[in-house]
Amino acid sequence: MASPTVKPVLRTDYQRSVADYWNKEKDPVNIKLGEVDGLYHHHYGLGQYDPAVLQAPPEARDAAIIAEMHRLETAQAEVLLDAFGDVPFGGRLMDGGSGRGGTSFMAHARFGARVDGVSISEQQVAFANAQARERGVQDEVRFHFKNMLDTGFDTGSFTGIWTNETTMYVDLQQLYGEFARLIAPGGRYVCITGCYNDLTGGRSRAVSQIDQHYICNIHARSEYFRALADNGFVPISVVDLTQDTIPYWELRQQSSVATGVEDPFLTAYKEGSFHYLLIVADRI
Ligand code: GPP
Ligand code: MG
Repeated sequence: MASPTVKPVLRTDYQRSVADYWNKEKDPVNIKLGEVDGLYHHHYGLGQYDPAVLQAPPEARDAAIIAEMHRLETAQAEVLLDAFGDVPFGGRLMDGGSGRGGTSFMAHARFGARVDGVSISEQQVAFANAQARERGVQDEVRFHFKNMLDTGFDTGSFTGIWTNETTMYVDLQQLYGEFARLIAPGGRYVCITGCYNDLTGGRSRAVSQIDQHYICNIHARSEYFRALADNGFVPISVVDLTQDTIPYWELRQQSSVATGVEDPFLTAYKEGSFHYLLIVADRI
């Protein structure tokens, strides 16, 4: 019998360029925030910031702003995980585009579930696995150099999957086809994403600037619901988080770790051409 064809993890020039970006990425906006408590995130924040951090004395101000941004990013991951409700004991979760592992460690701490994170960046996988060893959870939280469009994990082997700001790097039909295969019937998919508003036309200039900054391809809002329905996922909750993420960007804009992408985000959110959405959908 012919041995199964193992597809390479990186299959296109585009995927190689994305992997290259994340393999090299050591931006203070992510590293300094992670150093606050050892949870390294690659997503944005939710909720109001404490305005007192902006009035802190000069020698303490920078650290106070960074700690506050980190608190809002951790709050974002809590909102994502809340959407799973109670994952049954022994459940297994997958983090699609797991970055340096922040949301995966929070999921394991909260649910006691086994978590498998996948990333096309070998550096991120190595970083996150080192974190897992440091935390003593390496048997339960594992990170894999895999492509989330084609993971090779067993069919029906997950209770749930989330993507935390990663879907703008992939084709949604392919992604949800693979997730439909991986999630057992009755399992849940949770997504936080930025998507452009196709009620107001195509990509605005600000949305294109965000795409350019991260080498991503932000999808239209409608594409999510079409691709989910086409692949057997039924939304149970959709929450527009746009207003709740604006304070994070306003704080970030005034921080020492601003990267230049703050203006396009604030413009896109405020003009209404872009939304920050939580989508929760069950696998039928
Ligand atoms: C990165 O988080 C998130 C993305 C690249 C996805 C783009 C998200 C959208 C909602 C469009 P990060 O924490 O690595 O980014 P940064 O370095 O800017 O903090
Ligand atoms: Mg960040």
